[in-house]
Amino acid sequence: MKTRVTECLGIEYPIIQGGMAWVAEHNLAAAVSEAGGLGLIGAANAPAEWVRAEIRKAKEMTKKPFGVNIMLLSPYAEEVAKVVVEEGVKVVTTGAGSPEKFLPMWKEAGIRVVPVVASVALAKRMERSGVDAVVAEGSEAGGHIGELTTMALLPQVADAVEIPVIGAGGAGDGRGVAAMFMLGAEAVQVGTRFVVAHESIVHENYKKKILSAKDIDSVVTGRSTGHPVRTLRNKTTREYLKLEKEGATFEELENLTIGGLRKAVVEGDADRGSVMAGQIAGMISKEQSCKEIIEELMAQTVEIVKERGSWVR
Ligand code: TUI
Repeated sequence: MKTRVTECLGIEYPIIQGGMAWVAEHNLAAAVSEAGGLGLIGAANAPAEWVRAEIRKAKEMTKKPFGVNIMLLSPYAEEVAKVVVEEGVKVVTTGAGSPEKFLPMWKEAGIRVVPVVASVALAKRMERSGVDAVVAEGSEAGGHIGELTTMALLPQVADAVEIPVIGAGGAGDGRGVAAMFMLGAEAVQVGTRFVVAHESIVHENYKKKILSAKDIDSVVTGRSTGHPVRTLRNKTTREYLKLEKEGATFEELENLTIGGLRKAVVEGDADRGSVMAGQIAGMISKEQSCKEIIEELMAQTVEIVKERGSWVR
């Protein structure tokens, strides 16, 4: 499948792995890239030297292009921004803010820059700053989210900019990928499905929590603090939502979730930790290799476009 995104990023399939904090490390990124998608190392809140080491390990595992996702709220964002240049990373995606101040340095280094946006305004601003593409991420996605759903955000962003748009948030199988193509995407970012991949290093309990999730098990905490985060419902989200309703302070709420993602991913505490996952967790029912996931997504996409396309005369 050939789109402006596959051409620009030098990948075989229009599938990009989400830059998920604690989850998107070198094993997952290299496996996705080896399978023909774009793997990403999620820098999240990690120190720059951790990111450098991950980049080097990924390079040993694949000769294909992979990228780094920089979470702009990270205290290390500035240092990580330099590390990607020093290590010759081909693609940078960013999240949770605007990467404008790093753009001259990245473009000078020939890096493809793809910010994640949650609004039309930011997408247009990013296009004016000279980025290569944007990821329009709807609130079906796991982790830190914006206001609009993918269904509403993606076509509005696609109408507003000329650069290619990548859809994110809510693609769990080929139907989701095909739907995003219909809404104007030229590639699709997939997160939750890759969390349960064989190559994903998350704790078995985290995978089990996703594999056993039902449609309504996904909740958003932190709307009152201005940092909405989508996770799977557990003891902590119940307590958090109760406190939030009672008007708890920012500090009280923060104390409840601090270190929560590590607790879930590394220690496997799916009851108390923060099990970030998208709304499509309820339809993920099997653990597969990244290659199987990508090939199945693509086969289903082609199938459904052919089948439903024939309804139109
Ligand atoms: O960044 C994400 N998802 C994430 S980051 C993360 S680590 C974290 N953990 C706890 C609290 C906060 C962060 C977990 N999941 N997705 C990309 C994304 N970016 N979603 C929404 C946005 C976004 C929101 C507002 C991007 C830009 C923006 O505008 C800022 C501006 O300057 O206009």
